[in-house]
Amino acid sequence: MTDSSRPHFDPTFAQRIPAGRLPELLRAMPKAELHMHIEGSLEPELIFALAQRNGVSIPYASVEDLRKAYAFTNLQSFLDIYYAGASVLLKEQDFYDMAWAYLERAAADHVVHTEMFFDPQTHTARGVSMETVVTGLHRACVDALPKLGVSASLILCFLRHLSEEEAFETLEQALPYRDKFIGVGLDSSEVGHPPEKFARVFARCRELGFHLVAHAGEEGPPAYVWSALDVLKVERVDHGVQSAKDPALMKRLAQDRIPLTVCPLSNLKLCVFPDLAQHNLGALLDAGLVATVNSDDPAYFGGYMNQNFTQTFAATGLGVQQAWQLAANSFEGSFIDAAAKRAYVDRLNAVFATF
Ligand code: ES4
Ligand code: ZN
Repeated sequence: MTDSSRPHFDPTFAQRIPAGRLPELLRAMPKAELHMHIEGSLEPELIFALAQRNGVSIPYASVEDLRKAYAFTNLQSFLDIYYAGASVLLKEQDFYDMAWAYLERAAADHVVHTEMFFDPQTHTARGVSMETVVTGLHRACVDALPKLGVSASLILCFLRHLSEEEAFETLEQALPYRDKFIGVGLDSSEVGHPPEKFARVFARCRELGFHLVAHAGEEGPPAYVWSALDVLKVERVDHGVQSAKDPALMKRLAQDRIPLTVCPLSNLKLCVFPDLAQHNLGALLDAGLVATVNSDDPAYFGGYMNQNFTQTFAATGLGVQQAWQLAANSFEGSFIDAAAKRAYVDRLNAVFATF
């Protein structure tokens, strides 16, 4: 799309809408979520309910006891607890129930489209079949449009702390269900596991026609964002906030309109930024990047989409124009067709025009 045909912010919106109504506007505007790990939406209450239903024991005495363990110092300290929480998922209905709980929360936040990550290796390693995982999650996605008005799709993530050979095995297991997910991603422990470790499996996924994304530049260096782009050939970068350290990379991301799926509350809880006021979301937008706001692991990081928006705007002083731009970016950065993107931006403009 050329610069002039791309949707632009109407400055009369900012003249008419007072700053005091910004939180209400952020909550009401239609938006897409492009970076959310479905296993990271498991609330402690649901972890306990599923543990009981499945006869799985977990090393926490109560919901409160588990929540108290959510004090993270970096990505790895979170991942250890996140993988333990996922151990209660055994049956197809468990995966459905987890996804449904998230989709209801998303609908309440006016998320109209979501592309949900799932980590099959976390489950297949425990003897849960790929079929159980994918069919449970996919059934919830199918129900979401007629029952909640949310369009939902799935992105399969490879765990980067495991080998590329294991990623290939996972892809092989998933191919019978290839119509049930739209793309592949790369997540888990970033530092020490650069994108190029997965060059061959991503090349294969590209041949198969999957959309490609990868976590890069969350804790890792700008070099990992470069290799996600140039070696893996990803269409979107998950997090990517460390890109701001490399001006040439910022230029590349802006020129190629590579979306960054930024997760402010995640960055706060994992100590990527010392506080939200120092988050670089505003700087990324000012540099012309297609930055978006997302919840990452909402049950663990203290908020779903609207809390990510309202807390970040309150701390950084972003305004009506940035609210519109972030919602428009979320549609531009999504893997839906051009007509659907236009229809969502029309809905966005209608909300701003009548707010
Ligand atoms: C994740 Cl915040 C984050 N980073 C990398 N991998 C992940 N898996 C779930 N959440
Ligand atoms: Zn993530």
